[in-house]
Amino acid sequence: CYAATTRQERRFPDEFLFGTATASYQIEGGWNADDKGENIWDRMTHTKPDVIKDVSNGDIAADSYNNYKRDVEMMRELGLDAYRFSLSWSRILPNGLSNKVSEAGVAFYNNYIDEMVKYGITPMVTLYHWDLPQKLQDLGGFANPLFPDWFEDYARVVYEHFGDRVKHWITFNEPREICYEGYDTTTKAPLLNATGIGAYLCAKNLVLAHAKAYYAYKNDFAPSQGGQCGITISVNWFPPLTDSEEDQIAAELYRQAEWGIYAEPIFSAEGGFPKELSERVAQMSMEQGYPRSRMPEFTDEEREFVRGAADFFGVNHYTAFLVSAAKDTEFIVPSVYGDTGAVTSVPDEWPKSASKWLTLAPDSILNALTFLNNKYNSPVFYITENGWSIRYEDGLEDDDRIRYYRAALESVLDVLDAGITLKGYMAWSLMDNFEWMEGYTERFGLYEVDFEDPARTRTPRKSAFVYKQIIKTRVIDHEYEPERRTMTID
Ligand code: GBH
Repeated sequence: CYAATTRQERRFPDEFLFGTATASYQIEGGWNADDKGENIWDRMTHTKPDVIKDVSNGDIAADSYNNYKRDVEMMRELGLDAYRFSLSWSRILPNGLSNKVSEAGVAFYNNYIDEMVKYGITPMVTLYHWDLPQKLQDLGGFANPLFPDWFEDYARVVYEHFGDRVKHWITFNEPREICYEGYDTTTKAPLLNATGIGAYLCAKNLVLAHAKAYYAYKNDFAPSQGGQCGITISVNWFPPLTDSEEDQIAAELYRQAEWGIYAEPIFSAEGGFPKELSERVAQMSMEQGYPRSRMPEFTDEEREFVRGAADFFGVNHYTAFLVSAAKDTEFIVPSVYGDTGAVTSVPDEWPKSASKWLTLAPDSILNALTFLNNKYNSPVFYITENGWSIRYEDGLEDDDRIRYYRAALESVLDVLDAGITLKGYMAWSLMDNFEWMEGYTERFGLYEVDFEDPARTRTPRKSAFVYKQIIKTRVIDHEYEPERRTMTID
């Protein structure tokens, strides 16, 4: 059947890192194990359970706190080169501050990391994937000007304990989801809803915190530990709906609001917030009667400090949206997307997942990475998430997901062919997990997890066998049909 394949075989380089990704709150459970402190997801799901679609929470989740050996066994079954996971800040520092380090928390991650390293799997560690210690939130969280110091202190504890084995560090997962969804709206904890204000305030403190953690690593740990430190930003592809000038301007402003306010300060030559958007926010703020722009400024010193503070650009990429100029430009209530004057749409013909925001958009990885590569002078990239959701009822035959991964990985090969420095690809996700506001209703796992079963049994879906085959052979065989569905460790 190989002979039937007429397309030229394109290979992934041997050193290209194939992995999967997860996040602490989504998989670990053990929400109050040992001396773990409360975080903002514990607080929100316990006090406002109705905000989660199925009124569930991550108290137990996939129970990786107790199943970590099985997790690593799955990584071995898939033949992963790397595994991206995140650390729960309040598991390591129960009060958020670094005067008290939890021995149990450190031991858990030591065990997890040791188990991976034992089998030659490269750990890629995210310091923050949305689970802020509640005590820090009580002080304003990302809005507190001391936030960058708290984050640096936490980062130093983490580098000290795990940096002997971890050589890939990601400070933050998805600043937009932290700042826009958490602070500007009510689509993530802590549901702050400070519309048109919260995201910009958070963005500035977040990039400062990132830079502090980056320089702490670079100056005090990298010389002896020899690793890399970057940040992961969600970058979907946002082309203009038409090539009219207004749609093109709208698309550019939209990209600046989506990811530019987080990427530009770190990766652009000039530093600071994106120019066109900041001018527009300043102008609109004035019209709306504010004494100053809702978007804070960087001092020259801050701008210089943040600019260039990354060894790599982690990209979480899932989909694309077409952008057009909004007809009605009167935005009475200030908001980030009101500031852009743009709206998005998705063509009917793009296949739909179980998540309302996620469709299969053609060539979106190539388009997004080409754009970033040109804009930011060819940084090193990792795709730190990419994946597709189904429903639990869809079971193990996830052919839609297989189609998605094959298309995505063809696009990855296009990126490599274009000479862009992309060093790895992490599929979201190793297993089903707590999908934030959607609870357990949307399933992203290569392995299904039975959340009714106290043992949280994990079972490989069809896509797991296909991904395994791609990793092993380093080629995408579109004809490959896994027949005998028994997982083994090869
Ligand atoms: C990633 O975010 C996250 O890093 C990961 O934790 C998550 O499990 C994974 O994706 C799958 O969702 O419902 O219209 O309000 C991807 C970016 C941003 C996509 C928030 C969903 C909600 C849109 N996500 N968005 S909506």
